[in-house]
Order: sequence, then C-alpha cells, then structure tokens
Amino acid sequence: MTSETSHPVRVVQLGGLMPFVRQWLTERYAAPALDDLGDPAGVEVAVVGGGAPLGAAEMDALPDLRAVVNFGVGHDNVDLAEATRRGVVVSNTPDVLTDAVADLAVLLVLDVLRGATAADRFVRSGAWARGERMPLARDVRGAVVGVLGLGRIGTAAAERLEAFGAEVRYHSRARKDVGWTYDATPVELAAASDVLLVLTPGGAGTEHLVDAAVLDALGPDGFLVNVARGSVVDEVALVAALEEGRLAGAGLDVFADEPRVPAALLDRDDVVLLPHVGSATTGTREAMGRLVLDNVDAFLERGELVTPVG
Ligand code: 8YV
Repeated sequence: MTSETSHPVRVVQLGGLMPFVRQWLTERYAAPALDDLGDPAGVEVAVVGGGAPLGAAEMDALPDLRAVVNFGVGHDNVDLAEATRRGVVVSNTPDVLTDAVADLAVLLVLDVLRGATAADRFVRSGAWARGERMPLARDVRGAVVGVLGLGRIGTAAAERLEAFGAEVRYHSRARKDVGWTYDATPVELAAASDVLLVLTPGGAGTEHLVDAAVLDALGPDGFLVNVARGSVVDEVALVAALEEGRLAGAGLDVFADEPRVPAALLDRDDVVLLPHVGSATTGTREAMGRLVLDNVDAFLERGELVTPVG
C-alpha cells in the first residue's frame, strides 16, 4: 500500500476490523481509531466491520461524516435510515465473498446430512475403537434443499447443491427467473424441504423469519442450516424444537448474540456449530479489504462509492 497521508484526517476506523485492514487503513489514509481521533472535524469516511454497530450515536460523534464503508456484505449493523436522513452514503463488500460463503453453506448442508462433524467426535471419543456404530446418515443426492433468500450467495449455493444431485426449491422476497421451484412462504418452503438453508439478509425485515411454525413445517426429519444472520432464526424456538425431537438437527455459522452460543446447543450431537466463518479465508478477506479501500478511494477522490448499498 502506498501512503497517501494528508491532514486533516478524513478517514476513521470504527470497531470490528481485522488487524490487516486496520494496518492498510493506517498506512493509506493515516486513519486513526475513533478512540484516538481527538478532533472529529473533517472526518468524512468511517470504516466499520465485523457487525460493529454504526448508528445515531456513532454518527453524532462524527459531525462531518459523509460515507460509511462496511467491511462485509451484510450491513444490518449500520442504521441505514439514520444514515439516509443525514445524507450519509453506505457501501458494503458484495460479490467478492459469494464463493466462500456459498462453499460454507454447502459444507454445512453436507455435514448435517452426512454427519461428518458428529463422526469426527465419534472417532475422537474412542467410540469407534470400542466397537460402537454410528447411525446411518442421509444421502445428499435426492435431498430437497429449500433456499430461503435467493440472492447472490443463495444462487451460488443452489448451483453447487444441484451439482451434488440435491433438488433445489426457494423462497425469496420476489420470484426469480430461475428453473427452481418457488414456494410462496417460508412455511411452504420448509414443509417441502429436507434442509432449509437460510441465506437472507439480516435486519428488522427478516427478524425471526424462521420461527416455530417454520421449524415445525421442516419437521422431525428436517435440518436447518443458517449462514446468514442469527437474527433471522428464533433461537429459543430452535432449541425447543431440537430438545423436543421436532427437528433432526442444525448447522449454524451465525448466532443471535455472537460470540455467545446458546448453552443448550453446546452438548448436542445433532448440531454443527461454527464461529461465523462464512467469508473467513485469506483470499476472500483480502478481496473484501481491497474493496473497502476502493470504496474509500473513490469517495475521497470523486465523492462516489464503488459498491453502494441500496
Ligand atoms: C463477516 C459477514 O463475518 O459479510 C458479511 O456479512 O457476515 C462476514 O463476511 C464480517 O462482516 C467480517 O467482518
């Protein structure tokens, strides 16, 4: 990175950013952390990541703010209505993470059906050596996977799952021009699916979209996989469904109150728990970081964002 340090400070780093992104921002823009900023006058761009909140309070602290650059495709951490009200534009990091997140979605669908993580625990516990047997798993070929949220990542995951011989159905805000069967509601999609794969955006519009009714429609032979946002699933209803045998299992990369995972899930063999790693590869995170810099550069130079939200 070349250093383009100039004063006054025009860029500030907010929470949730990975160390290499912090370093890039420091080298390129001499961007301090909010706590080290001192006088906020002249700061036009705030960079935020990792789901760290950026709402009215943060905006109040930056009176000259004009752009929020979010490290991540999901931007439910940013109060868009408040930003719009103040004339602040917002960008995210779409496309560059589609493959990585779709791969992880497929990994979890395969894992809940084939039980790879449970099988690993079975070996490590000595159960195999003791002569115990694992229950038989389920085939991916022929399994019906219902994709809830057929955006960029949902489509990429659906294409991959088709290559495994799974049958894809979907529900989205709008019906798409695709060959897969559309279900009019999440309940109808869940009722027709062996695995419900959640890939909707987070935020108020999708909060608890997967509720007790959807989980019951999925049923005792159904699996839930969530690679979107924890807020989309009613976690209390999920735990109850698992404990009462009304759901076969779940694969979860995201949780309502990260990094806290409901204690009731930790000892269950029918759930796969991942620490929000959908985009967490070196290549993808670097591409996200580069897109963050592209957005900051474009805004500082031309007052435009490369990948604006909305
Ligand atoms: C990251 C994500 O966890 O892009 C998103 O919406 O959830 C992930 O890529 C996060 O944003 C990285 O800070």
